[in-house]
This record gives sequence, C-alpha cells and structure tokens, in this order.
Amino acid sequence: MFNSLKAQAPDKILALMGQYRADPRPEKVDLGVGVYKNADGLTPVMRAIKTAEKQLWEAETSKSYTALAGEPAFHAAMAEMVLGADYPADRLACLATVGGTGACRQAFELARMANPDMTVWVSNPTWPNHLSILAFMKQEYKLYRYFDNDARAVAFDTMMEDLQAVKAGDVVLLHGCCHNPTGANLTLEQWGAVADLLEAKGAVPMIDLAYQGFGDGLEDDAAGTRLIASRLPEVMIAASCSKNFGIYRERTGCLMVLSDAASKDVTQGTLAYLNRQNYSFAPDHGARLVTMVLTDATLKADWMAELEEVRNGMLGLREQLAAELRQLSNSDRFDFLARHRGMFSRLGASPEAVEKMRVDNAIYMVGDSRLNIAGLNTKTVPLLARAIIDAGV
Ligand code: PLP
Ligand code: TYF
Repeated sequence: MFNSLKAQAPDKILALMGQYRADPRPEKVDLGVGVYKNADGLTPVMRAIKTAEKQLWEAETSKSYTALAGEPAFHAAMAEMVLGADYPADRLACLATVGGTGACRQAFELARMANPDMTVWVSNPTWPNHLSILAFMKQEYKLYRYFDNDARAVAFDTMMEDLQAVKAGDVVLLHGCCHNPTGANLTLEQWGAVADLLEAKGAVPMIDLAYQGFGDGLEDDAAGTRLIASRLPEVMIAASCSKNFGIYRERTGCLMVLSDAASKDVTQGTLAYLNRQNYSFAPDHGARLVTMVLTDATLKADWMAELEEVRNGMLGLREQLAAELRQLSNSDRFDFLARHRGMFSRLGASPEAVEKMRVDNAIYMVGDSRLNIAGLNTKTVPLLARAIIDAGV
C-alpha cells in the first residue's frame, strides 16, 4: 500500500538548513531557520535552564506519568507569564502541548469541535506551518492581508478591511509579537481596534505567542495578548517555550483557553481529551524546567537577565544593519530593519536577489527574503549590507 504514497513537498525552511550545512564555503552566513544564535553562531542552553536541570536531576525520584493536561503548576506559571499575575483563573483552561506547534494544532482541533463550520483567518504571510497544518486537517481557512511590501510595515487598513468578512464563531489567528516572517507588528492602539472588531463580529481570537521576550521585553511583548484577553469573552493562546527558554528540542508549549466560567470545566476536559487522542501525555521535562525557572526567584532573575542580553543583542544588530544600509544606499529605505522586532525581518528582495546572495556571498535567507537577525554578528553585518546593495535590493 505504501507505494500509493505521494511525495510531500519538503519544509522549505528546514530544507535550507540542509543546503547551508552542505555548503563548503567557510564564510557562509545562516540567516534561515528561526533559532537564536549568539555572536559565535551557537545556540546555548540558557544558564537558568542548565541549573534547573541539575537541580531536577538531583530531586527527581520518578518519571512516572503526570497529568494528561500537564501539571497545574506549569499551567499557573505560564498563565502568569503570558497573562500577568491577575489572570482570570476561573475562566482559564490550560493544556501542556508538544511545543507551540502542538498548541496551535490542539487549538484548531478544539475550535473545530466547538464549531465545525468555522473558518480560520490567517495573516498573509504567516509561518508556513500554520497553513500546512490547516490544509492537512482539511480545515477551511482564509487569508487576511497583513504586510505592505513597499513600506515593509503592517498594512493595517487593508487588514481591517479583510477582517470585515469574519463571521461569528470564526477563529482569527494573530501573532502575539515578533511576527513571523515579516517582523512587523501591531501597535497597542491597533490591537485595540482588532479587539473592537472581533468583539463586534463575535469571532474568537487565537494568538500564537512564540517569541515573548524577543521583541520589546517580556511584559511589552504580551501587551497585545493581554489586551485581547481582557476584552474578549473567548480567547485561545498558543504559547511556545522553545525560543524564550531556549529549549527547542524539549518540545514545550501551552495552550490557554479563556471561556465563560460555566464552560471552563468542560473546556479543560476537552483539552485533556485532545491530548489523549493525539499523543496522550505531552513531554514533561521542558515544562518542569520552565516551571522551576518561573517559580524560583533566583533562577527567574537569571533567566530574565539572559533573555534581555539575547533581546538587546538582536536589537543592536538591527540598528547596526540599518545604519550600514543607510550609508551604503544613501537613503533611509532600510530603516524598517530597526523598527521591526524579533528574530525576523522580511527584506522585500526578489527570489532572484535572494538566490544571488546565496550564490555570490554564501548568505542563506528564506526564499521570501526573510532573514534571521540572530544569524548575524557585528562582523557579518557589513558583509550582508554590501551583499544586499550588490544584489540590487
Ligand atoms: N509559531 C510560530 C509563529 C513560530 O515561528 C514557531 C517557531 O518555531 C512556532 C509557532 C512553534 O514553535 P515550537 O513548536 O518549536 O515551540
Ligand atoms: O520559522 C522558523 O524558522 C521557526 C522554526 O517546520 C521552524 O519557527 C521552522 C520550520 C519548521 C519548524 C520550526
């Protein structure tokens, strides 16, 4: 029967990783996959995580199963980080998931169980896995325009125009911060206007929060999510711990669902049911480390300090790249790089220009001209700036 299988298109971002590894040129620069790298090109285990792992190794006496929905202590720690200490516990159901991706998948599944007729609205562009998962699920989705390619900024009026067609019970997927792949984000005022619109339409916001702490800081990056959560009766939040705790391969995430208090228990039970149907228990190790870091004052302070170092490092590279390009282009047309937030910016280069930079300069970025700022260091920034100009961008 397996000879009936058709070849699936590979994940373009992951395929680029393979292409980069196979390139023998020593000067090569990897601006592809969204993984944080320090100035030496390494993705270190964060200090607080390393310490927590040591403590856990000493204290852990069993690796027996935990709760199907994950540990309540993990739920509480994540809810506090994402929603703030005054989160509405009486309306909140939580699920430990397999990374932020698992949280997205379970959110789509939950929404479909509640409303089989819903449409999911997704920004154009978005993280390609949103679309591939929705297509695999045969879940109907529609795109809303999000990015102004000329201004390299959010096309807010156009976005709101498209979202006028949202129906009651539809799900509107928003990136909580550090939009992937564009790096262009909503202002708090715009979040407010989105909340007004979704409230009027009776739609359910779903926030994908994969980079909290990578943009303007842990609190500011959650501001849009918190505004939505304070305004809308029903909200889904898919939070990833991969980037901000640097535990990519541990597969740690959390789906949070706000409903009315009377629906909370059934919602919580349905979340556990969804884990059971798909993979039973979610991985525990990363969730336990995150809980330890967030609930121990010393570990938390060290983690926050390191996360700030990471964030400020990326901001510095953004400033440097924008300044370099201002000089080389004798214009301010690349200033958007300093305005964008998070790991990514979409440069707005043609596929040919992206290919030219790969061939001529061994610079690897995703085909849509998304670049990972963390793949740079102070020495490679001028090389990238030169290559961008030489490619005619
Ligand atoms: N959502 C977005 C927008 C992402 O960029 C990522 C990145 O990896 C994820 C979700 C999920 O991450 P993970 O499943 O590794 O936690
Ligand atoms: O967009 C990125 O690069 C990250 C990492 O299938 C990633 O979100 C990329 C592709 C993929 C899973 C994770």
